[in-house]
Amino acid sequence: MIDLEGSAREAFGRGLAELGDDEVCRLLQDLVRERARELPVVRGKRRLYYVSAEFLIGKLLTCNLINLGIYDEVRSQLAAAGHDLARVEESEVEPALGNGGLGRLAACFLDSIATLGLPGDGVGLNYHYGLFRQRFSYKQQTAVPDEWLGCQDVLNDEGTGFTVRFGGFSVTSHLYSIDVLGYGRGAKDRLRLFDLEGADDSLVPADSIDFDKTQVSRNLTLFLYPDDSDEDGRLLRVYQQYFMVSNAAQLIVAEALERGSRLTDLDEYAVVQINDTHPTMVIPELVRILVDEHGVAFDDAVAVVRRMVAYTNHTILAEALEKWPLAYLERVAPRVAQIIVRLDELAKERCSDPEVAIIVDGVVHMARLAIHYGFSVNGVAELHTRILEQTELHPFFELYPERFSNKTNGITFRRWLMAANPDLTDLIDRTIGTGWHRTADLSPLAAHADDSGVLEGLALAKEGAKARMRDFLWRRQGVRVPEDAIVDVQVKRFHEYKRQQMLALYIIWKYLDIKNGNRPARPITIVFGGKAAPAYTIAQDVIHLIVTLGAWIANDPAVAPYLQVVMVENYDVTAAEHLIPAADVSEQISLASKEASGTSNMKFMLNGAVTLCTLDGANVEIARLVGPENIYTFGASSEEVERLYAEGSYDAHALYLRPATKLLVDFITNPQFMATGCPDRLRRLHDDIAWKDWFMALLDLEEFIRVKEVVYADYEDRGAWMRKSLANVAAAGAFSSDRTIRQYNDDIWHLVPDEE
Ligand code: H2P
Repeated sequence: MIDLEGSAREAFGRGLAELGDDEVCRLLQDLVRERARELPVVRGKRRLYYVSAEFLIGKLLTCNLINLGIYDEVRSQLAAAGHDLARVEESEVEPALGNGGLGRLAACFLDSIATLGLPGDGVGLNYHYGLFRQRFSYKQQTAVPDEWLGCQDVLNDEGTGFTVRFGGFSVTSHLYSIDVLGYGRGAKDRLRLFDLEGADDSLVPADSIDFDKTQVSRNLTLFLYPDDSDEDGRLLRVYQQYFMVSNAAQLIVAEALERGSRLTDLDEYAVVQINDTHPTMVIPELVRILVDEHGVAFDDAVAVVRRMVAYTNHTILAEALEKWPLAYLERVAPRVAQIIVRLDELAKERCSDPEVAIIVDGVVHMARLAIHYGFSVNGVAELHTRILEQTELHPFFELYPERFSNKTNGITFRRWLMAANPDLTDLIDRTIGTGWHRTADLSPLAAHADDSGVLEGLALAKEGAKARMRDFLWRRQGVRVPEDAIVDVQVKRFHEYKRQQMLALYIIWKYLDIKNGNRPARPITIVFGGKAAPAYTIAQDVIHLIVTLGAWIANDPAVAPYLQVVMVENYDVTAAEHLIPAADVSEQISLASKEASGTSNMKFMLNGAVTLCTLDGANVEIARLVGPENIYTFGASSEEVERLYAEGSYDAHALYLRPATKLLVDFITNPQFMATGCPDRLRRLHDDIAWKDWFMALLDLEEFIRVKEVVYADYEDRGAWMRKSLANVAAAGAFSSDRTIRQYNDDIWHLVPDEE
């Protein structure tokens, strides 16, 4: 029984109705914390340690209330006192512990691991200022520190830490944790975050993310992915990674010993999932601890570590498949470097093919280390795994075919439907009951394709979500979206392969088309959100183009009523929760073969948006599940793209010279337009597209424009569109992260929880 009125009087000496939203928020956070504290940690002999540089967990209040099973009760008590839970949650600050899909996936996974009652924790770092907070100034991205830590108190102090020895000095860590509550479980897991004892916030200026990167013993946990465009930055990343994995490894060994491990059987007590290459050094670090600190023979140590480590590859982009000069590792962690050298020799004894060598010309290939010395490698969507097996990691696939498997990503429905879209949740509950809350099986909805009541309900739920999005955009950045607009959304990190620039070129086309008198049937609102890495100039140029286009169009009275471009500032989980439920069209337009999976594609689908996509990543699986009449696909196939790269035959300039394309690209450097933005940025972007276009936006542009026009025209047949929308929701069950985690557990982790 919850008595919010009583708690309000006790805590604040006032009734619930008299409290401000921030006070109600604190009250609810205390309630959740108290309940969470009472829950035991899930137990099991073998524990999972999901080690990741990122955990993009988002606000926690609503999801925790759902998972504790008290959401409805709290919502109605609040409503009776005149409070709206969504507004209350606004006072909560979002932890800045991640960046993009990689980190959000880790957060969805933690929710599912806890929900399935599996003994497993996330392990990462407690960044004081996250990646950065994005602001726009002069229509350009500026990066300021994201000060989330001082704002609230979500961290439990575990009261412990370890010593981490670097070459020449050592530091001490401090362990914090955030409780992860499974849906309707009597036990919890944790996200465990290591912080640097003595981290010095005074190194960080108020309005910039430039800090002294050489002060390693004071700066290690200040930022996620510090700028690595210079050597100090690259070294800092290696220091940071070693700090993360040394702590993780020490924690793993200490906890296994506590539970009775004899170390040579460590794999019976722990399994480590390496999330992308950042935590790869956990392998030599575990070997080091076993050998140097516990006297285990080297070969035995290597054997046991190999049985306990699994690696997930999240991308084939070279920039994310880390390679570090051995000299860096020798400086940061000399003993670990020595162990890597030995591991490399052993691997070379087994296979002399230089393609699988860990160290090549003094450079350490982290993914190769993870594959040789782990027992499992997985990709994150069917196409991606096939590309790994057949192309990117082919020599490894030949060597260890049994290690490879696919685990198509997933998303937690608790956050991405039940918390983010209450109207749609209610409609689904009314239509097919609540069994899907546990099973994620939404397929019974398909039987309602001709049920006008359900289709109308779906349209109403979309209206409700759009109203919440309009309110959000108005309050966050003073933008007004027309009520009857079709909402078309591309939200994700800014990267050339994700091709936000291609959508920008479409916007130019549409702008000119409207100028020519072709008015769309209703206003079109195209929403972007995402950050560009501070050292990634072209991605920032694309942001600049989009913001400049948005302002240009808004200032043109002949076009503004029909076309609007919104660039959401500081896109984060909270923004995603407002935008995704409201979207009609989901833009998933990466260059085929480059987006490993994508997960926003799944979130949009679950919320009834119709996908406009290339056949890339998990889009391929979405297309198969919904059927061709419920999705729009276009663009070159991944085979075609791979062929173009292999032959080196892509000729951007020839495509640019086609008059229809040239018109659009040259708009970027139209003098009047350029004068409203930063000419240097616009010219650089123009030239990049016209001469290089490394991710082939021009290759697919014409077809993209054609298909987009079909999408907007089809939207006007409201009945047919709502049927497409329903078909998407009904088929989304396959993308529940509960399914993904079951597969990881059945095939890789083999965790068995103790009987409760
Ligand atoms: C990455 C991939 C996505 C994938 C995600 C999770 C690295 O995320 O690019 O295709 O879905 O991992 O596996 P992102 O680009 O969003 O940071």
